[in-house]
Amino acid sequence: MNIRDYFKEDFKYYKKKNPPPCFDQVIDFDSKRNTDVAVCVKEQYLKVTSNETACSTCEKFGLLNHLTWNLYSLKNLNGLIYIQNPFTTSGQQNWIKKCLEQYPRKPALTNLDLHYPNIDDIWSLKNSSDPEKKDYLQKLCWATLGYHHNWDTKIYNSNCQSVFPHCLEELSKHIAHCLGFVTFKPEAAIINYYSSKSSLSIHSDHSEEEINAPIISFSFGQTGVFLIGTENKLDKPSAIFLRSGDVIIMSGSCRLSYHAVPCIITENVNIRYCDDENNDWSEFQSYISKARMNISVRQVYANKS
Ligand SMILES: O=C(O)CCC(=O)C(=O)O
Ligand SMILES: [Mn+2]
Repeated sequence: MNIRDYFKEDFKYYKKKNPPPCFDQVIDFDSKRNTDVAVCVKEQYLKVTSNETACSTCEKFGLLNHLTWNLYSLKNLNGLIYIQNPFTTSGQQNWIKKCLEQYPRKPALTNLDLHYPNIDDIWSLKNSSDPEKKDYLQKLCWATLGYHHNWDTKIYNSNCQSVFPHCLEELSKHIAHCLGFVTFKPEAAIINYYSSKSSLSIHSDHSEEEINAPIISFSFGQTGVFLIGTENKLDKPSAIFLRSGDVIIMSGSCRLSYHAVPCIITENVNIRYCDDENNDWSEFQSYISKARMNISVRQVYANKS
């Protein structure tokens, strides 16, 4: 008897360009399509509920007050928490800028290091008159921060580490704290840069020693179709649109679930406010009009008691 690989079937379906897939079954929290499989979990998770009208930490890191966040879980998947874009417009702009200007720079590691060990400021090279340098930004696929994930061995090495960006640490800790993950310690991040043709294959994240700590995952730019199943690689996944600013948390029994991004869909993502208080924004806008970025923040090692 052949055992059906439902996950692979769905992955292939959404990845295929010709004919293009139909997205009618994808859970879409913006249009509320297919959200009958989800439940609002604001009461369950939002632990910081004091009646303050302002939260200075949210403000500092470009988030709307946590009391206003829309939090959902899927009925069939314990531990997956979806936060519908909790960022302010300018907050989102700042995080997008960091992903492009700052985070791919040394001491981060990137996929470009192997072939071009001497380049650093990839973002500033985008307007270079040298056509090869101009291309670097298009070739950027990933950057790792903090403890560097080793893509070959899938093992973190405590000696292979760079400073974890303080702002990203504070942002992630604050979100974790608001949801009751008070001991979460951001130690490693992978930033994936997706073009409209990219995908991320089916995998589970199990390299971290502390698998009881959640993964916090931020999406910026174009929309990704996110497939999330169970710990059984063959199980049928749920498909969710992840749009710019959306945050998901993989915790509890979903921490080791298989997941994938089979395709990116180009929507009209226009993150602009007060045209154009922010003078240099148009070049970032132009990048995200064709690309998606995802930062997944992880705790690698157990907290010392
Ligand atoms: O891009 C995403 O939404 C998922 C990224 C991911 O799963 C990973 O980096 O391990
Ligand atoms: Mn992953």
